[in-house]
Amino acid sequence: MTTTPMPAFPTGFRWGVSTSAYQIEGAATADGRGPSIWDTFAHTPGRIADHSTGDVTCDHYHRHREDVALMAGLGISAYRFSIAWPRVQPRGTGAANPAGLDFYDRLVDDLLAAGIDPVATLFHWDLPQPLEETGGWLNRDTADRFAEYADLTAARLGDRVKLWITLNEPFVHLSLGHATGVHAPGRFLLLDAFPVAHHQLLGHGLAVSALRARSTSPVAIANNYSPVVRYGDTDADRAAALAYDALHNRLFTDPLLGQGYPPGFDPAVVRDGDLDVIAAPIDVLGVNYYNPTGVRAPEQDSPLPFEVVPLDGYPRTAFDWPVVPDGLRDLLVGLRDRYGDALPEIQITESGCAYDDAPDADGRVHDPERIAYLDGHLRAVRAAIDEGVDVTGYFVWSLLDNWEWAEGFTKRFGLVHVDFDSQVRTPKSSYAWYRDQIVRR
Ligand code: IFM
Repeated sequence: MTTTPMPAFPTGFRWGVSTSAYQIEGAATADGRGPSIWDTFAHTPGRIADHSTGDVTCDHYHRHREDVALMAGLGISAYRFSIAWPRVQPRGTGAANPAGLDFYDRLVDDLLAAGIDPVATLFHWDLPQPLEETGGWLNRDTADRFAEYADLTAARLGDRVKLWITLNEPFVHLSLGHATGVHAPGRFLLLDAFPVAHHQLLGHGLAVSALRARSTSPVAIANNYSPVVRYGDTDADRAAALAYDALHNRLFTDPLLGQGYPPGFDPAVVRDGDLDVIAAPIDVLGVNYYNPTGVRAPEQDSPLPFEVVPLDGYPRTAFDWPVVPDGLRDLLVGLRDRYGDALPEIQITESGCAYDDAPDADGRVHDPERIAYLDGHLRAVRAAIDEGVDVTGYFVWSLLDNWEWAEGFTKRFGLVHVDFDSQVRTPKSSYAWYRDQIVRR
């Protein structure tokens, strides 16, 4: 880690942390919440690495005041959380469940009282289970249901949420949830999963107009991106790299920014007018970044036009993900170069790392790797700003150690350590480091 002081960031830069509902809230049946696809998936034997579920996780539903106090202690200006659709509409349709919305109402008011902007994501993968039973995102109707849910939520919170995010990482929900079955709903459809991409995008576009009708706050989507590192120098390797880039980095962003689907990735379910709905202007592009991806041509017959290969020569996190801060700079500059004037302002809506953090004999949690990770990635953002990219915020994933999907409790991403038995929260040394970065601004 470099010892030169962190360069200054522009005035008004948004400093934040991110979480999501299913990963921290627990209270799976409280106040009328219905089941989501993740409840079903986690309760299916063999799906989660440590056989845990999201039933309790960080119990944030009952401890949100303690967690808001931790955020206030950090000095952040914004908190990105997600709203659990099954709390608002337990069956995914029909009237809102007022008790479910009450929780977010309290959370939003407590954040505002602490001087923290609420940034709300509407869909972070926890689809109401009854909608999955009618086809989930394979069914076009789910896009309309999503817009209805956006309308109900904005009717209650639209006067106080400061930034709306429609979807989180639709690429991951497509690929891990529907193509390879690693995430809920556990479908293994490979390339037949493409309707899920289109229906998520359509839901996004319809939700943008529902949100605009109820709220004057800006609207965003949070996509995850991974710059492609090509291995090999054959024509086939080049074609593989382009195909992976189109799938991971362009499939969602090209149509969102009015450029239609990338060649070869046009889902057959597109109807007249859909692309205009999807291209409804957004105010902010949320960028989630963790690492680049190594890609080459498949060595043998494969249903996919590429093969993913591990990137050598970098430090690795507990997830075995390579730590490549410069990849974030490359990504941001690349987005600007690719989309030019069509690209809105960017906020980094997730950036973070998992390590096996544990309290020492004095009960303190030291996580120097996370400090080095965040230091490098913040400098990468600053470098992109210096190159003229309009980046206006950075949210660390995550405030708390939490329930990491198919990995259960085995991957700790938090600035705050959580003992999942006692629910004791212990700020790690990265918490103090991040607070110092914010204080110095
Ligand atoms: O925990 C997830 C989050 O829900 C979505 N983005 C990536 C994080 C780390 O895997």
